[in-house]
Amino acid sequence: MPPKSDICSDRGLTERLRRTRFGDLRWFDRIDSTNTYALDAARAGAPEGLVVVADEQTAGRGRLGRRWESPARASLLVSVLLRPGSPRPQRATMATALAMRQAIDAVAGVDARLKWPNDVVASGKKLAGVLAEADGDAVVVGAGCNVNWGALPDELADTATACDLEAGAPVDRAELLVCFLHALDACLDDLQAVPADYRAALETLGRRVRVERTNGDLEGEAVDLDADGALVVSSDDGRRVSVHAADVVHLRPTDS
Ligand code: BT5
Repeated sequence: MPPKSDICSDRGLTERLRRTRFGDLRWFDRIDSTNTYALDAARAGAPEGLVVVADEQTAGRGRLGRRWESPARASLLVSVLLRPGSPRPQRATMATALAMRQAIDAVAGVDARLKWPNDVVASGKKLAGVLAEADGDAVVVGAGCNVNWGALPDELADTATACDLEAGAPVDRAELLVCFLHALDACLDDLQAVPADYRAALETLGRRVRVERTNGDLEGEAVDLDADGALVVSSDDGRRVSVHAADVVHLRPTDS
């Protein structure tokens, strides 16, 4: 499928990214998954800096093969290819979530927060999700941000939100993209600062949580984030557990 180059040139997006590491922007009308495209390109030897954007995905995915939903043109769906010297997936996820949060604040005026391990949230609902995947020395990190949804479908209404719903006005996806890539570029230039910045924006810390793991659920208080990005939970049965991969539900203090 040929890249949709008109959007890039019409808005001068490539020119606006000239000072960043993101020198190859490919924007598609429709694609299976921007992460799949970028991983295929990585296997074929593409260098760091490839950015893949789509108006619509036919097989957008989240973690563990879950579906990532979006009507056409309602979301920013973007993946970037990073190469060695590039962060490990966990750090790439943190940097990407931080950059998306910063872009949402700058472009939509929405003060979003982060939810461990891979969400950007507003009003307690998911506004964006991040998926980092490694292949050899390459890391592809993708983000889906709900931008102009108008109304949410029933199945997402309780758990998701969108920039337009939070801001009360439509939000420009191309501006959000440019701002996101500038913010991500800066995060990647200063990876040492990422964990502390991520921690400061993390809504999960200090919350009662249910951690849903393949080897069983755990309830307790999220008390810390360790150097590897693992969530440290003080469990109700008195243990201190480092959680590396899981889903987390923020509970109200009274939930049990
Ligand atoms: C994620 O997974 O949150 C990672 C999402 C990454 C999507 C981007 S889009 C560009 C790039 N190309 C891809 O193919 N993927 C990346 P996870 O934490 O597993 O959350 C998935 C769950 O979120 C689903 O099972 C739904 O419950 C919910 N969900 C699906 N679509 C959503 C949406 N638009 N907004 C909020 N929640 C959604």
